[in-house]
Amino acid sequence: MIWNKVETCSRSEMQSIQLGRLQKTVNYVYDKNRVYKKRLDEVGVKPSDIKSLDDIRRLPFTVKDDLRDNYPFDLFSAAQEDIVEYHATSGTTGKPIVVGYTRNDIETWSEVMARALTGSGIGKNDVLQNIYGYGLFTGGLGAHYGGIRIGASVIPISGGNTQKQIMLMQDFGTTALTVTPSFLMHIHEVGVEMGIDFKKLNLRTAVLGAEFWTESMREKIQEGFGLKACDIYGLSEIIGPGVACECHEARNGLHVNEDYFYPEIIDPATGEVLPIGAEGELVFTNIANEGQPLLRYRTRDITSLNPEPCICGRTLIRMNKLTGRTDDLLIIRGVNFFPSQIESIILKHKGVTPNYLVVVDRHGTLDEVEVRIEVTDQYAFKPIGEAFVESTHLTVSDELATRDINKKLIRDIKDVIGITVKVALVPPGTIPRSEGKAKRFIDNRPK
Ligand code: DLL
Repeated sequence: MIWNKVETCSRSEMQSIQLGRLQKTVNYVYDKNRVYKKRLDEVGVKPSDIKSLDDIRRLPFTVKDDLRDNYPFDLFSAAQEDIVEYHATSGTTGKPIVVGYTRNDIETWSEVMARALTGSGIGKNDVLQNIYGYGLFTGGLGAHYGGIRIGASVIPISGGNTQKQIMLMQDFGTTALTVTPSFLMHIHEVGVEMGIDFKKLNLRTAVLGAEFWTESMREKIQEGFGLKACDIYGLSEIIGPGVACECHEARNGLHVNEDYFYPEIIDPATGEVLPIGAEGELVFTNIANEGQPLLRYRTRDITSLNPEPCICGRTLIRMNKLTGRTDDLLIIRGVNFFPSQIESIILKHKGVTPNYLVVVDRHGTLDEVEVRIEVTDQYAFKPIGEAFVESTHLTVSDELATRDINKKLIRDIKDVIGITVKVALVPPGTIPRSEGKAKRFIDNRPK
């Protein structure tokens, strides 16, 4: 099912909506926000200069530091009395990034989330267990508004409470889940220990996002729960979840709600706009927000756009699954890679789990990468030094198999990424679990 017929409109209709909204937004921020007015004056652009969609390139970029520098409200275009809700990112260092929504923005958010959930195959007959965190994080309330809009029966349980999550799945007959993929895997682990067979429950659909996840993780989750998993993308600065979502028919790229969020792909080094299909940094312009519309916001997320028609009938452009973030890019001994690339390599191996952590250290002048990966229960062992071994329950053949995985992982990572890393196989349950987004990467190098 398709929520709104605009999702299937022709390219020329879409471009005409986009141009009208872009012109209105540039006028609006120029008029209402002194930071943007100054910026536009500095680059010599007047709102009336935006005559075509290509003129968007004349607008300056907005970056994360602009939001920090203007903390908390200086990039808002709406007056405080028109803001009805605030959200903020967790901000690991310093001040968080704040976003404000007007009543119309909440409408927009409900609309794009209704499209996303409908596209994932969820409808009013579903019991939707919303495990994204409620609070300043946008995941919980975003999915909540969308669930209410489509008429699903929403269970606002939020994150955490693993055993209670499982109990409600059983007792309320949950059919659909909105949750981060890493926490869903944790729920699976705990459930299996409790002897639960998730495939016997009513679960049909999971809408997973807020963090990087791979196709192999999709397979594991689908297999473990007996459901179909769709990818959902978004970021607080632009609205939260609902910027883009996969359709359940194709599950091959995420349809961008481009009548609200105008996408571009740029070369992160030069800022130059790249042709459609090229991989680069994703940039969004809010063309219909009121609270804090951002012009050409650099997301730091790396992907490409796909304009091909989709089997689901939507004409909304698709963004491919993210491959990484510009700020996660590691340069180790001259080789560039994203820690997330390691995940797809790990998941090709039997005997290890998708619970991993990439740790970078500097020894003297040399950077070293250690990939810590949990083995499956079958290889319970005590870690010794950088690898493993000597276990009370380890048989000789298990031990050999584990050694072999270690060697194969080092070889495969070297083949794909081009550097030799250390692989430390660690016992099940030793890598910290998260109730929201998983932390997969620690950089211990001096800044
Ligand atoms: O994570 C919003 C969200 C909530 C999206 C629930 C989907 C589901 P932030 O906390 O501001 O907002 O983090 C945004 O998370 O720039 C990406 O780097 C990453 N991210 C979000 N969705 C995905 C995804 C929410 N599907 C940042 N795949 C973004 C990979 C994702 N990374």
